[in-house]
Amino acid sequence: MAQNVNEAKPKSSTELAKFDALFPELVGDLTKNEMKNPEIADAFIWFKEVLHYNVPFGEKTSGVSVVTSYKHLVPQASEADMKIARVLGWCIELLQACSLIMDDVEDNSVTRRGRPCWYKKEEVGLTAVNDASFLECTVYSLLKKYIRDKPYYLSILELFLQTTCQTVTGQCLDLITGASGEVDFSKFTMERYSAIVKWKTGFHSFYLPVAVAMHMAGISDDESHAQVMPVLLQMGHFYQIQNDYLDCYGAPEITGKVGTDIQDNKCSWLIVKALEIASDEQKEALKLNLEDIYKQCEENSYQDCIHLIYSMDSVVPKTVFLDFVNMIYKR
Ligand code: DMA
Ligand code: MG
Ligand code: MG
Ligand code: MG
Repeated sequence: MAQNVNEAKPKSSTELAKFDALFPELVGDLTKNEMKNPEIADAFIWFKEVLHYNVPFGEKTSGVSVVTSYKHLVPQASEADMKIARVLGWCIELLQACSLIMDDVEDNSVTRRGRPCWYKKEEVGLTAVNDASFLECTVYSLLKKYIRDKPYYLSILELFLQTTCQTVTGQCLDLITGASGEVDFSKFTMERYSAIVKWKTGFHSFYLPVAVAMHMAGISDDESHAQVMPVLLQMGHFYQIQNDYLDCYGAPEITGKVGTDIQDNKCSWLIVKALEIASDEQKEALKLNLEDIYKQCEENSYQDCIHLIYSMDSVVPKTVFLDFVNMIYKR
């Protein structure tokens, strides 16, 4: 998603600096011992690069939000607990990196955060699918290492598992809503749009960070969680509208990625809104199938060439032109 949640400005730049400072230690936790085991060292040398390339370059708003939310809930928190909040923030960033690697494969994207998408790198390709699974696993290694003995371990473990399932559900809706080969706008309703963004973005990027901080602070009852849900999902809704707008109108130098929603026939806010306010005639115009139009255009210009070739007077034999035009037609 990346003009992603991660690209809003984090509130506290000192908090961001402390957050960033922890990352190398976590990479060590996740790779150091395994790299000493000759049987699997090569895999973990690879995974270390997966971590470095895919995880630390967003603006980390979701991750840092765990820390800032926890500080609001427990102003006198110890440094040890602040570190745990940072670790849990990085768990969200790791899960997000996992989703983004897969999202780029699924969306056929080219760039992310100003660099080639991981799967687009020559030495990576579809190895990226396994790398995404690795990133998901790292979340559970870190939870075990840092919070296994805490009273909130089970709640947070279940929360990460549940959130992953919600995101996968939202991504499924996103992918199947626009999947039909021909353009069919009948499913592109605001209702469907709201469902997609709630499930693919809202839980993961907005509810999860605050919910993690709440569990750490000992607030785990269903009612308290239900109370914070609507506003956080609303933020996710707004965020995804922004993401959709920027997919089309954002400058790649700023968003770090080239948009793909139109090519992917995505149920994006722009098309849903356009369909909501367009007249019937305008709706038909939106449906214009450029592929068919292109093919018709190509056919017409081919026929024009053939006509010209047969009607021209020239010392050059007609076969020269006929061979030539047949080389470029339908290439
Ligand atoms: C992506 O939505 C959502 C998840 C959960 C990765 P998107 O494809 O619009 O994101 P982006 O625009 O960053 O590719
Ligand atoms: Mg995408
Ligand atoms: Mg997507
Ligand atoms: Mg997008």
